[in-house]
Amino acid sequence: MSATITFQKDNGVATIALNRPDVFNSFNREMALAVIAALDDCAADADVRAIVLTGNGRAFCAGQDLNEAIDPNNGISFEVILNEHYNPIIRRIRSIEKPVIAAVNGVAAGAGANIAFACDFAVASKKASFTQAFSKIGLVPDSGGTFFLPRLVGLQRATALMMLSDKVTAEEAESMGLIYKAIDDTEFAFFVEELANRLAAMPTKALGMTKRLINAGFNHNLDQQLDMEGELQVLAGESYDYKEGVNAFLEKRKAVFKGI
Ligand code: T3D
Repeated sequence: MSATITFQKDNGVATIALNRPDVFNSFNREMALAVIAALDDCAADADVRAIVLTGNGRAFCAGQDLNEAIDPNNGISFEVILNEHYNPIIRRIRSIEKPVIAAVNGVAAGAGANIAFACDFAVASKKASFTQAFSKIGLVPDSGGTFFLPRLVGLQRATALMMLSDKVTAEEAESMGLIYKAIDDTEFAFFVEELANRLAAMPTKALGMTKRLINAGFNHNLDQQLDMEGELQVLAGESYDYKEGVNAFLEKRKAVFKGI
C-alpha cells in the first residue's frame, strides 16, 4: 500500500488518513489513486459499515499539490487531475452505500475542502478552517464544490465562499450549515470515534438506502421521490435488521443490527 495514506479497519469502521503532512496532505497523483483504491476496498468489504476520512498531522488537506501541478517535467494535466483523481473520489464518496465521515482535523483547502463537504458527515476540530482557495490562483471550484455548496449554505453564501475564498473557522462553518459539527480539539478524536462506531452498529443497509434516496432527491420531483421511498421501504422491510429492530423494541432489549 502507498505510504501516502494510512488505512485501518477496526470493529466495522475503516479509517483512511491522508499522510503527506509536510505538504499539508495536498494531493499528488499517488495519494489520489491510493484514496480511490481504499474507498473501493471499503465498498467491497461487507465488514466495513462506516468510513472515516481524515488527515495525519496539522492539516486535513490543502487540495491539489501545486508543486506537482506545475512541474514542467511531470506536471499532470487538468483533465487527468479532474477525471482520474478528484471526480472518481467524489463519485465514490457519494455512491458508496455506507456513511462516510470527514474528520477535518485541520485546515481544508480547495479540493480538500470540497471532498469534506461531499461526505455524509463533515465534523471539524475547532482548530480547523476551510477555504475554497481556487479563486486565489485563478481556478474555478472543482470536486463538486459548485454542486454541494449552494445546496449546503444557499446561493449567496456559496457564491461568496467560492469567489472570495475567505477562510471560515469550523464554528462559522457549523453555524452556516456547511458542516455537521465543530468540536473542541480535546474531544475531537473521541467524538469521531463515537460517531463512527455508532453508525457502524446501526442498520447500515437502511442507512445506505437512505443515502441513495438523498442522492436521488437532488434530481427528482416530489412524485418521483415518493415512489422511490416506497420502493426502498419495501426492500428495507425485507431486511434482517428491520425484523431485529422491531423484535428488540417489542422485547424491550437493545437491537443487534448486522447491516443485512
Ligand atoms: O492543477 C490544478 O491545480 C487543478 C486542481 C485543483 C484542485 C485544487 O485543490 S486547487 C487549490 C489548491 N490549493 C491551494 O491553493 C491551497 C494552497 N495552500 C494554502 O493556501 C495554505 O497553505 C493553507 C491555507 C492551506 C494553509 O495555510 P498555512 O499558513 O496554515 O500553512 P502554509 O505555511 O501555507 O503551508 C504549510 C506547508 O504546506 C508549506 O510548506 P513549507 O513552507 O512548510 O515547506 C506549504 O508550501 C505546504 N502546502 C500547503 N498547501 C500546499 C502546499 N504544498 C503544495 N501544494 C499545496 N496545495
